[in-house]
Amino acid sequence: MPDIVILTGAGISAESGIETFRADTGLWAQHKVEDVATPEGFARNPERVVAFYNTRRAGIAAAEPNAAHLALAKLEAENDGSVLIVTQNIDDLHERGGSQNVIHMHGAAGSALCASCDHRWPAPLVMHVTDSCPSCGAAPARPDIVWFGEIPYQMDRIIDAISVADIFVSIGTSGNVYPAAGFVAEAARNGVATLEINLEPSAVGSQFEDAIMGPATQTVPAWVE
Ligand code: BJW
Ligand code: ZN
Repeated sequence: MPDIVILTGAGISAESGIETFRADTGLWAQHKVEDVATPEGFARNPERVVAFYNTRRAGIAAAEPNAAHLALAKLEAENDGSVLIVTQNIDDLHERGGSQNVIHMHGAAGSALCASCDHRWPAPLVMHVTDSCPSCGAAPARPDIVWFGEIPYQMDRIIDAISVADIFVSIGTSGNVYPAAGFVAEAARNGVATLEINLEPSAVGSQFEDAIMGPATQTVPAWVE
């Protein structure tokens, strides 16, 4: 079991040029959540949802890991087997930065999913609604993303890890989306130390024992040192 469990959100990738969701000009100011991030939105208009994630995938492919991603990879390399990153992000910047022990609790832009048989395969850079499942032939293939109303991935493994960790650290997430926003309470209930690293206090910021405020590319490397 890892000693250090780190939850990351859109804020850690912001300085890599990837838009966050809830900033004034963020993704949710440009798109209706119910249109692009719910299973009902996909059923109504799969073209729109596939196009939304094609654009996101292109932005991710053009981005590079920043100093915060690299610092977390260094932390893992120096503490073999004792660091777990639980990311809400669908980008692969933790992996490209060198982190190995990463759970994508809200799915991954680089993965496609068959809603009929649950088969997963690497998503092409540009998905089409005519893409069908390589295993059972069903269409349309969907981006392998956890939308509102769906259950995030690997919840049992995440909760187990948080409840026995030495410290739970939350980086760059606004604390508005559950169950991730409830992880700090789970940690605190089990006597696990808690630290929030963010630009500003999150919606659940008062539940953390300690806080470091500032841009992730400065605060995270400084914390890891
Ligand atoms: C910086 C920075 C810099 C900026 N440096 N920081 C309990 C109460 C009420 C509602 C619910 C509840 N439990 C469940 C719900 C329903 C719902 C929910 O939470 N709704 C709320 C909106 C109220 N949750 C769900 O439906 C979830 N499923 C679920 O609950 O299933 C039931 C179940 C679960 C478990 C066990 C049993 C049953 C699913 C949620 C799926 C979320 N999906 C999305 C979109 C898909 C992924 C994608 O397209 O990318 O995931 S929504 C979106 O929000 C995305 C993100 O991962 C997620 C979190 O956003 P994040 O990362 O926090 O981004 P922002 O923009 O909000 O914040 C960025 C932060 O960074 C800010 O604080 C900035 O200040 C900071 N920042 N620049 C450091 N440089
Ligand atoms: Zn299938």
